[in-house]
Amino acid sequence: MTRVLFINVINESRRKEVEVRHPAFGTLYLASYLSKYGGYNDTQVLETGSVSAEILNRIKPDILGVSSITQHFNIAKQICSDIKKVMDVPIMVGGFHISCLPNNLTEDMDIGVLGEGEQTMLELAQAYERHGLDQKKLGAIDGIVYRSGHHLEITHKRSFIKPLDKIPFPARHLIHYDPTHIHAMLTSRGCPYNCVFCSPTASWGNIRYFSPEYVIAELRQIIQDYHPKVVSFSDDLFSGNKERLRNIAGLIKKEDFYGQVKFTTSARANLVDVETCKLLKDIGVFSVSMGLESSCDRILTYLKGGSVTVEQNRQAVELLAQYDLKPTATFIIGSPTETIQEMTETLNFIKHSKLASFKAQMLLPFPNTQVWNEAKAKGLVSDFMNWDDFEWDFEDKPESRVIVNELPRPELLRMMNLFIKEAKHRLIKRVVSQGIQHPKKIIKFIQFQITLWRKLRHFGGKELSE
Ligand code: B12
Ligand code: SF4
Repeated sequence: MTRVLFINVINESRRKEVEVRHPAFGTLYLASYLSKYGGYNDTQVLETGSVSAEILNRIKPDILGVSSITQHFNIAKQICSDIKKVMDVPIMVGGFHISCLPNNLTEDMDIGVLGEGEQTMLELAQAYERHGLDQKKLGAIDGIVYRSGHHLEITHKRSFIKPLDKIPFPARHLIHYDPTHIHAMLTSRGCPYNCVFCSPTASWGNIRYFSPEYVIAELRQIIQDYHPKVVSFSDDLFSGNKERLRNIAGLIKKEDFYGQVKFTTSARANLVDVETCKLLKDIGVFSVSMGLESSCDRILTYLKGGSVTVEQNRQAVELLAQYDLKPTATFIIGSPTETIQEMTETLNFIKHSKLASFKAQMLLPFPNTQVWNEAKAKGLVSDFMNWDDFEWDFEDKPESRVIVNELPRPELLRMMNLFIKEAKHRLIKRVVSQGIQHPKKIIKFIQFQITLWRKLRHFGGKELSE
């Protein structure tokens, strides 16, 4: 039987912080789809930043699939090169980065899979079994890039899988869950908005949903297999469609797990209203994150195309807090032409808000976004740059991370440190207030917060001269 090995590329130095706490579903969906529609039942998934000859010789894969986002693409290149030194196995590479920049396919990568990968991977596996990497046959498979002589061939765009329910639940059993893992699920693909810094719309198109019945069945399975206390709906936009939210809420309330399991999810500020809060509260959501991005209308309009205002952001935080839905948020600083004063407006908004926690990050121009196109036109990025510079924590390597703002880096770092200081301050306040309210639970709570703490560890520790 054909043995498939998927490698989900991670940055090992961040393994404990973020990398595998929240499972990356891409390869898990690929594995379950291959099994259901192709009978490929001998599949393994590794979440790693390197592969040794020993592991490869032990697993002996017939086909290798490598999944990588932009900031890990250098690691992915190294992994593919290491594999090719050890064995002659076809390597298919997928994920956001290669989908956005197919010209990044290296000599060691046989095929790049562009966009949604399930059906493409199935066709590739079947074609490989029958004809090897025969180029004439490859040309007939939609949604791939491959090398033909000295140039790259890109085939027709792959159409999206519809309805989404055709895709089986992600093969969670292929990864190892430990107590620090977040139990998460996705109930949709895509997003109807088009924020200038975000790639899903470009890759996924408009939003498609798994049906409410599918969502409940997957939830049931997660709860039965893992007994989680909390499940995260990690969609780009879970609560965007109210009709669907009503249906899901109605179904959850009929389940045995109703009231036993709590949920976290995300929302978009312009869509947060009283009914949404009530529905979320009713099903047991206790925390809602939002990408608020900026509290300066000029910058917010740039980032989100005028789809939301600072006033709506403020009202959404108030409303969520009023319903005890613990609002948390992410902010972006460092947009082109953004001034220190405008960043300070955002900081002041946070200081006076009821946000339970927040994270601020520097604007990164990810490929296939409007910010990327603008940065490329200014010569700030190129298709063949050092992808390590796309790591998300500017404060970790302020001298080399990609920036698109015109201010000197030390100025930006000073600003970022002010945000980190505020985040740290909020964290301490939360720990203290939890300690007062629930003295017995405090140790567990502090342990849980250590991850957050790690993310803030650099505060005050770095300086950068102009
Ligand atoms: C959940 C999520 C997270 C989670 C967990 C991520 C994880 N463990 O990898 C958390 C919250 C931790 C997170 C953090 C971050 N994330 Co995130 N995240 C997502 C999100 C919302 C869903 C990912 C997912 O599971 N998608 C669903 C699966 C089905 O899609 P997929 O993985 O792309 O796989 C499909 C195809 O790409 C393809 N495919 C993928 N791999 C392969 C391999 C082969 C062989 C084949 C054939 C096909 C194939 O087939 C799959 C099935 O169709 C996506 C947005 C999105 N809608 O996808 C952003 C996204 C992946 N994240 C992104 C970013 C930028 C980040 C952060 C840097 C954000 C930040 N600034 O802090 C951090 C970095 C984390 C890190 N690893 O370093 C970007 C990546 C952009 C890019 N070009 O690389 C995305 C696309 C969102 C965006 N803003 O544009 N993220
Ligand atoms: S940032 Fe959120 S709302 Fe904006 S396009 Fe991306 S997923 Fe959609």
